[in-house]
This record gives sequence, structure tokens and C-alpha cells, in this order.
Amino acid sequence: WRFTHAITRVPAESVAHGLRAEDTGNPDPQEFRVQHAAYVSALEEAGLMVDVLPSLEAFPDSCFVEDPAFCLPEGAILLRPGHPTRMDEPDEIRFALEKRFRKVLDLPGTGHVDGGDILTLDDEILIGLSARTDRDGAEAFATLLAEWGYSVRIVETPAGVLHFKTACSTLGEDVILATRPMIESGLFGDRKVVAVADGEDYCANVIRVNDVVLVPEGYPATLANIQAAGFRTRLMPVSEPRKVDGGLSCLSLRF
Ligand code: CIR
Repeated sequence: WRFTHAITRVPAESVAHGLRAEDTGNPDPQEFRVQHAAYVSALEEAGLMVDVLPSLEAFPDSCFVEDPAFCLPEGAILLRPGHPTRMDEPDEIRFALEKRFRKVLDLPGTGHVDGGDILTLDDEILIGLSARTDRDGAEAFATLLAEWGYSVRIVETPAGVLHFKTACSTLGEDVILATRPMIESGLFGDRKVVAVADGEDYCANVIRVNDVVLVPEGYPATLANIQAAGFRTRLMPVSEPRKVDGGLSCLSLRF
């Protein structure tokens, strides 16, 4: 959660037709871009140098750059997203990663992994199997990271959520934020976990960026829990990404 750089992508007009599990209306591309600009500013104010890539009309969900790639200090890995309309997104971000990383690898094999299913903790990396991430992909990813000295645990994503990180986040300093079903699943062992308040599940997706935690606005009880655990917070407007199941982590690659 200590970062110097981020990569983001401006939302396309076509984001109005982005993927979603439940239809609550199309996001407004113009308002989405206003919220995206606020997000970029917040990352910059947290101390990051942010590369803002141009929009891609052919890929409605391409502003969610977290899903086609994964970054570590050792290098970047181009993943293979599990939804057919997103499978070619890694090629579109390859060049931007090659500018920032000496080593850019492709996920070996033919399995699928979405970056939204990868949770980086202080001492291990969890990868959640989901409708987007399959066992072949998760195992190839785990093997690759083991070669870099990381321990990776393959776990189940709770039913009914899109990505593993839709239901939990790293707050930093060995603390996790998670929904109650996720806490009760026992996945996190005896780590310290801050609970997402009942009825505020969307607020499980936050990002710790250096000294601040970016939190979606509109979830006061969870915000209070995060602050009570000692974290400095900044509220972010997210009404538009939310309409297409996007959260704060999905909108950037941080490294
Ligand atoms: C999708 O369904 O792929 C997009 N509409 C939302 C992606 C959100 N990404 C994430 O949680 N990492």
C-alpha cells in the first residue's frame, strides 16, 4: 500500500453499456469522467505519479484497469480476464506497463484471472476463484508468483459477488476490511479485520494509498469503523462506476 505510481484509463462513452449483474440504469459517461478526474486527483494528492491512458471505445469496461494486469515491485503480469468482452484488454495496456516496468510477463497457459480477484496482503497474496477467475488461471498465477518468492493462496470468492475484492480490501498495517460473510468464512485467520457495516456491502472495496484510505461516499457506518481503527480517510464520489459494478480498486493499477 506504499506506492509511487498508478495507471488509470479515462472512461469511454461506451462505459454506458458496461457489464453489470443488476441494471440500475446506465452510467452517464460525462459524470463518470468527472468522478474519474476526482479519483486521479486523489491519487496524485496521496503522492502518486499517475499515467492517465486514453479511453478505448471498443472496450466498455476498459477504465477498470485493475482487471487486465497485476503489478509487483518485481514486474507486471498481463492477466487473461474471464469475460469475453474484456479478454483483449491486456494487449491494450501492455505498452503502458512496458514504459514503467522492465519485466512484463503474460499469464502462462489458457486459464483466466481478473485482477479484481487478487488481494495483496502484507505476507501473502490471496486469489479468489470466481465467475471470472478459474482454477487453471489461479494455479498458473500462483506458480509464477512462487518463482518470485511470494506465497499465494487460492480461495473461494463468496457467492453473489463479482470479484474477491468486491467483498474485502487491504487497509494496510496488517489490517483488512471485509464483509461479515467473508470474516465468518475464516479466510483471514487471526488477522485484524474491520467489518463492513450491514447493508453497506459496496463499501468493502476501498484503497489504501500511502497515508490515506480512499472510501466511497455514502456509507457512514463503515466509514466510522475504518476511522475508529485509526485510519485517515478521504471520501470519493462513485455513483457512476457503481452502476457497472466498479469500485475504487478497479479504477487503477498501483505500484
Ligand atoms: C465488469 O463487470 O467487468 C465491470 N463492469 C466491472 C469491473 C470491476 N472490477 C473490479 O472489481 N476489479
